[in-house]
Amino acid sequence: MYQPKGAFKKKTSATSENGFAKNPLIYKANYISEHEKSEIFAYLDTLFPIWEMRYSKNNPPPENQKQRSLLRPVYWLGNWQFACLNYYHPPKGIYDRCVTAERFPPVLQHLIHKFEAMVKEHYDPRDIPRGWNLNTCLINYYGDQILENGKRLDCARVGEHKDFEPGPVASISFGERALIQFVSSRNTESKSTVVTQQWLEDKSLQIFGGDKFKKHLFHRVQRVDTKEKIFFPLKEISNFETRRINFTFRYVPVEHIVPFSYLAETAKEDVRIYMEKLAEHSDFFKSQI
Ligand SMILES: O=C(O)CCC(=O)C(=O)O
Repeated sequence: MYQPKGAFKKKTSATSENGFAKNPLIYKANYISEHEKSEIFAYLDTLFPIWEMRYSKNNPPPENQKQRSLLRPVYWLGNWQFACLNYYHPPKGIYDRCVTAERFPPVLQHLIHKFEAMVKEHYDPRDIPRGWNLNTCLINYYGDQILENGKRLDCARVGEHKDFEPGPVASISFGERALIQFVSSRNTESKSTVVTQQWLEDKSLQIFGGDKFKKHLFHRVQRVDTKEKIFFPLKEISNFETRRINFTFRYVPVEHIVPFSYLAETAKEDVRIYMEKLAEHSDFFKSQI
């Protein structure tokens, strides 16, 4: 049959049948304005991040592991996924993991709307779950731990992992640049292979989603530069020098987010210590315990 030239759009390997780029990885340098950055930092100045332990009385370390603290202080917005409750991990790990937390400040809510619009524009609708919105944020503080003998321990990294919250994730970075790597899964014989990597610079935005970046590949923060000698002081945490702050925005279905008082008794017992710590400086957390 005669096919007139240009009558159909040639499908390229980077485009799916409905015309969306396949599993795009979006990176925008300097996405956050100086004004937004200063508003975000004014907000950060009101937060008291905490340093959680990975395990707890009711969730002790497995046989081959020891109790340990996380590599860095954190703060969560929207809902708090305490490490000792094992994070949100569908399909099985969905209950007693996401505890209602503080709302986003206006400057972040405004950015979130823009990220959501960008996702809807660039991603295949099949990669955006029904009800998806960026209602959860993990704030990670990266830097050096200052040991009792005064020596410093560079903890500014994250081991390879997946973010199990469904749908695309948006991430903004401040401070020293960090090398994020998307890697194929490690097996017992070989090391994992870097599939793609990106330096995340001050004020940058990264969005990743789709099966490739969310389901197949792992990601890790390999290192954080020390070039700029940037240092963000943290309230009440004196044995840590922060040189990078990252916000990752994710989606947890609202039916899986519960107020502290609705948690199972064991989960409540395990995280009460953190809730009390947070309540020392937050009317919201005070109202929850
Ligand atoms: O710090 C980053 O850029 C990534 C953080 C991350 O991998 C995570 O929060 O799951």
